[in-house]
Amino acid sequence: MNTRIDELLAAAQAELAQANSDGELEAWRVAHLGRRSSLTLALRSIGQLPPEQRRAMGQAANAARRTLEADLDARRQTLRRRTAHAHVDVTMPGYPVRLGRLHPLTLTLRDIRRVFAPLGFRAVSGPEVEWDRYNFELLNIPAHHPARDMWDTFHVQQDARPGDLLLRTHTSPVQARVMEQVPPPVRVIVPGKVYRYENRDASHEAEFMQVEGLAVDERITMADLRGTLTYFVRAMFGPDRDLRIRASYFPFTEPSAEAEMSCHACNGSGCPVCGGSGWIEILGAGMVHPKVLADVGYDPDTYQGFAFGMGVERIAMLKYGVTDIRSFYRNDLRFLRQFG
Ligand code: FA5
Repeated sequence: MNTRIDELLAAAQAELAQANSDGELEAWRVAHLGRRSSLTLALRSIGQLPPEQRRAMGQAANAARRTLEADLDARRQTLRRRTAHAHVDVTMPGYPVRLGRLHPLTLTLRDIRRVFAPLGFRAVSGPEVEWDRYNFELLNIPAHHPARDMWDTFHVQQDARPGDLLLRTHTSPVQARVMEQVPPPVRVIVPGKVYRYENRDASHEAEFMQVEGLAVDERITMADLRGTLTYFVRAMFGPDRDLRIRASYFPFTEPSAEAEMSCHACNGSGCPVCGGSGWIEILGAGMVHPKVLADVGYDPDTYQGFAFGMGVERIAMLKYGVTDIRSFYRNDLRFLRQFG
């Protein structure tokens, strides 16, 4: 008979676990604790048992009843808590939403694009894994020419042959790619990643970004280059900046130049930012070499062009006063949260 009570108890408990509303709880109570419930009937029938079994049976049935009453209370509490959670408290303060920020290099690239767009420069891109032909040959740097030493190159395939693949060392190959595709006039900027087999230090990365500029048309002169770059430094660093151009060498420009701007930190009087000279080098530039124009099928007697290439990290360092180029790639949130 005790076994029968245990079975009743187990069945009632299993059913209770399925009850999910006040109505279902009440139906369960009537079925398992009510006057007609199996347990009540079991208690009533005790009198028919042999006298020596009555006491044990009575105790078991009463214990089962108390257990079920306690279970009913517990289940009621559980359902109340659940309903309370389902309730939305619209007055509760929300969780703060953490906004992301733009990387300082993204901000700088956007600024550079914004400066050149109104001058008619369209932004284009080219492959980072590049053919030797575009990175060197079409830029007037033949295989085995000593000028190749200016760019320490990661080769994807060894041997300096025009058919070889490498990681582009500058954005200049896109000059040739654009000119091969479209007839003059051309006015483009080329933002993108470049790679050099170089030791990293506070001002050098092995993987960094450049923005190339190229303008080709009839009667383009060095004065156009100078005017464009002066406009650029003033738009980026303020109306008081001056530009100076010094002779330099790149195989794909003639003449070649290095552009410097008057130091924005000391206004040209000399300080640690400009190494005391008052001037800061910002990019390489020059007039597109006639051979480069001829090799892509442009007539150098009719068309001239200027080109320039700047390091985006270097511009960002100047703009934001960053002293170590490696900070841009460390993913240190304490650094990155200062921007944007
Ligand atoms: C060039 O790469 C030429 N292609 C630029 C050019 C384009 C000249 C068109 C004429 C016409 P250079 O190696 O100097 O030049 O690099 C250009 C700029 O890239 C530098 O002024 C500097 O700002 C940046 N740069 C160069 N090497 C590194 C480096 N390791 N890490 C970070 N920035 C660099």
